[in-house]
Amino acid sequence: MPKPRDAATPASVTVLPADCPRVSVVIPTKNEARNIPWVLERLPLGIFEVIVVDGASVDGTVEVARSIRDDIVVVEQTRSGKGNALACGFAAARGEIIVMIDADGSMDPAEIVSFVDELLAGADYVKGTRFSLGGGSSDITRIRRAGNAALNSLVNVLYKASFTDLCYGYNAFWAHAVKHLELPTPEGREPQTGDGFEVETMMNIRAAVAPLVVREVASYESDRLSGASNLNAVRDGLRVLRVIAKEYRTPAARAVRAAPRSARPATRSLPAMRREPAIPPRRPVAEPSDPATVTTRVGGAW
Ligand SMILES: Nc1nc2c(ncn2[C@@H]2O[C@H](COP(=O)(O)OP(=O)(O)OP(=O)(O)O)[C@@H](O)[C@H]2O)c(=O)[nH]1
Ligand SMILES: [Mg+2]
Repeated sequence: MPKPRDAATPASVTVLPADCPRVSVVIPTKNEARNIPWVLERLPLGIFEVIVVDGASVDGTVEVARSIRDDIVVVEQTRSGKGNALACGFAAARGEIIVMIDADGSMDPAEIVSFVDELLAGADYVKGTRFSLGGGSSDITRIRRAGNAALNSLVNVLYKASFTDLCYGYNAFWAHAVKHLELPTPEGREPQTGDGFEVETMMNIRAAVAPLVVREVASYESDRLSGASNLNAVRDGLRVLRVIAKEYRTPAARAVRAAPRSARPATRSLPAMRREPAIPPRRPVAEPSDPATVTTRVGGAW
């Protein structure tokens, strides 16, 4: 079961499964110098690459991140907003599996193992959920919870989906799934829909109407370790609403509406399976840049 973060507790060691395909972790950062060390220190062993996509931080985020892990790949985003940062990070990722996680310490990197397990078990796209068995949040306000629940129900009805937590940005997917998400291209300076916090809703709707197996795993969201949120509930809530309306008219969404509900693979909510701390690696964990980490692809998902 996911647990609330205890910042004082030293990092536990979690390990990706033996023979795991290459996992790229994409971390959008905007002035997270005080938080990013906590995240980097708690990543499971066996990650192939860590991509920090920085949004012109002025607090030394990138330098601090490099001092913790000198092998991080730093990507500068092309426009502004978390959505654009993620699109830039996904474009740079070289792994077969991509994980997106925030830099503020609100998401426990140890949970990556349960996301990856679910992908290896046959899912194409795995969403974290704070609102299914075992998940939780100490961070969400009453207004955000209500807004999220309303938007979540709307998306489930309009797109025949079964999400339990629409606006949560802890996800993992096979790299082959990125093309179905059709995020705004990193090229160009003109702001795009999907560049901001509405990106998670956009991704989730597109995953739901694509021929992808979507599953959820429970996740615990803690308060950000320090600093202020970049999210504005009203402004960003409206952007989410606009995305929900816009996506309704896409050919993929129309096709899903026309098909019987039984034709869609239902989103399954699963409690995250946490690894016990300090599991010894089942095999020596290769250096992140070591080609030995390139292992066999998992059948079925390709
Ligand atoms: N590169 C980049 N990262 C961003 C931008 N805006 C937010 N982020 C990062 O995206 C992640 C989520 O942003 P937060 O401000 O924590 O938003 P939130 O989690 O929805 O809000 P809280 O729950 O209040 O923390 C964090 O890692 C931020 O540093 C941006 O414009 N560019
Ligand atoms: Mg946050």
